[in-house]
Amino acid sequence: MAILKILQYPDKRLHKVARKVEQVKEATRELVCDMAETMYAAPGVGLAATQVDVHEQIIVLDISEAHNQLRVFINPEVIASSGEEEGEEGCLSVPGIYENVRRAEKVTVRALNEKGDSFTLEADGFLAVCIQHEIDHLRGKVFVEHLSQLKQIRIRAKLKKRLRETL
Ligand code: GNR
Ligand code: NI
Repeated sequence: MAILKILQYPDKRLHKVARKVEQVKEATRELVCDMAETMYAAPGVGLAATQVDVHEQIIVLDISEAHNQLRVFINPEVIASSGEEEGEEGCLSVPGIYENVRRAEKVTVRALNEKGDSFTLEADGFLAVCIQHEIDHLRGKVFVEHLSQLKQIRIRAKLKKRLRETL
């Protein structure tokens, strides 16, 4: 087990598109363990492999308060979505920034679990938001890219300034 370094926006590597996992093997399960440990330590409710500079389609999620309902999505695909909803989002790669994002209200996702078995999940509410946020990461998209250009410029400036000040 290990805590991995989370890439911080703006970092070009956050825009890489993750490739599919060909076969779920022991190395994949080890990465899933490290990602879960990293997510819980942060703390966050989700983490995409892209955020730890691994460009494979792997997501861990746990929106439970007790941190005992880990969900793993490998090669996730949204196969159906409906409705629209706006909610405030944050991101471990964009610390301290919280903005409203409009997304589908309900999504049906198909993915593989850590054993390599296929499953389908229908999600709504906060779980649906998180799944869409994490799948975006795998496609190289950070939540701020849903915002206006002006907001994105302001956020980048703010984070760069903060980065300078912490050096
Ligand atoms: O910890 C997280 N909280 C969160 C809150 C609202 C919408 C999405 C999220 S995901 C985020 C963790 C993260 O950055 N995952 O990529
Ligand atoms: Ni994020």
